[in-house]
Amino acid sequence: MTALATTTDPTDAYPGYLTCLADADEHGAVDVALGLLDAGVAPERVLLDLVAPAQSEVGERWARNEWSVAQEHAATHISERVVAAVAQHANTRPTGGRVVVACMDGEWHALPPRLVAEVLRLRGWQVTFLGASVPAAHLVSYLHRHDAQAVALACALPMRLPHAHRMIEACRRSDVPVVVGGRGFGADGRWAARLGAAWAPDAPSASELIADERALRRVPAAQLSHLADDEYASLVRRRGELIDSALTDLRDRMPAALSYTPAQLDSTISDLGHIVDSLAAALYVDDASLFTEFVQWLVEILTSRGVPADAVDLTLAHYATALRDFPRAARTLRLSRAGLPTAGPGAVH
Ligand code: B12
Repeated sequence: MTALATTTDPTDAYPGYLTCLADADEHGAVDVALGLLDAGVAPERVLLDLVAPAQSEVGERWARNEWSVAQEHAATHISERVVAAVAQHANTRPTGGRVVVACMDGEWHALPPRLVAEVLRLRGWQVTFLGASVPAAHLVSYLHRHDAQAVALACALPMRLPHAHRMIEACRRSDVPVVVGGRGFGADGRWAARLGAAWAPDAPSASELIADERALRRVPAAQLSHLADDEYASLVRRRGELIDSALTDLRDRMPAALSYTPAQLDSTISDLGHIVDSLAAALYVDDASLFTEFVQWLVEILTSRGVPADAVDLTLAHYATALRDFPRAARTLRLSRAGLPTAGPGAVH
């Protein structure tokens, strides 16, 4: 068990809280959070300055292969318990309109919007939290039946942006103003602007934006005229074929891949799919940096797990050949390969 926090600064309580997550000490973590509340710290600060950065650190440890998926799941579960305990302790009664908070279809990162939902609640909004992966049609029919002042949509993965756009458009058609957020829209929200959606970097800004309905509705239209070249749609149509051929190519050129365990094979197929999906998302928003950043991230993840960057380059080279008649995709793949640690003459086998 961890001693109760006596500090009034969440930053001071942070190391102890992180130790609780590392030790899967659920009660200790709740005690740290409630200790801060008892010491007079605002619940919003506990959520945003303790729980949120700790979750980001959980992600970094998983990415560096220091923590297993099981440790990440255990820590995330504890964070969810802490959020619930803080919300119950605060027990705010709503004074404002209804805000529906949901994850985009296919998006399982429910904790970030849960934090947003609780902060909105603390600020007086009547919040309905729909959680992870809400299908667009179900969200729209929900909005029709409940009189929502706004809907807040979360996306943590840039590769889900084309789906996010369809969801944003579906909400718009029901005339409910939309605010989006989450790391999927880019650190500065630039891909939200490309999709014509109002973006908030964090929960307090989302609350302010929702209070100003005119600002929420006054968003420049989506800039997607580049989609007329059909590259995005063609890539989506060819997704299965590209993954299959990339796997065959990988097995031909990297003999180690022939003796992969079923679990390794599964995660390789999943990575090959993520590469295609991220490339498709980059074409959708017409920004190569979405894909180059993804490739850098993937190389870090794989190298920390003993897979060489060359394996990623093999696949990028394969996709580059398969998509040579697609100018935007070819350029994006070229840029991403140039940024690889193995880039340079002789780097591509
Ligand atoms: C927990 C977790 C999971 C859990 C989610 C459980 C849950 N209940 O949420 C599970 C296990 C499901 C998961 C799955 C995956 N995950 Co994950 N996950 C995380 C982790 C560790 C924590 C997420 C979190 O709570 N962050 C803390 C919040 C508070 O931070 P935040 O997202 O920046 O949110 C703030 C703002 O962005 C903003 N905000 C966020 N959402 C919204 C919404 C609105 C409307 C507004 C206004 C603002 C807003 O406010 C927040 C508070 O300030 C992150 C690491 C990280 N750094 O976030 C990875 C992370 C997001 N996951 C990642 C990945 C890759 C995946 C998987 C693809 C892994 C896999 N191979 O299967 C899958 C994808 C599943 C899917 N389709 O959605 C990567 C994404 C990398 C990338 N560049 O795309 C990350 C960054 C991990 C990493 N370091 O590499 N994950």
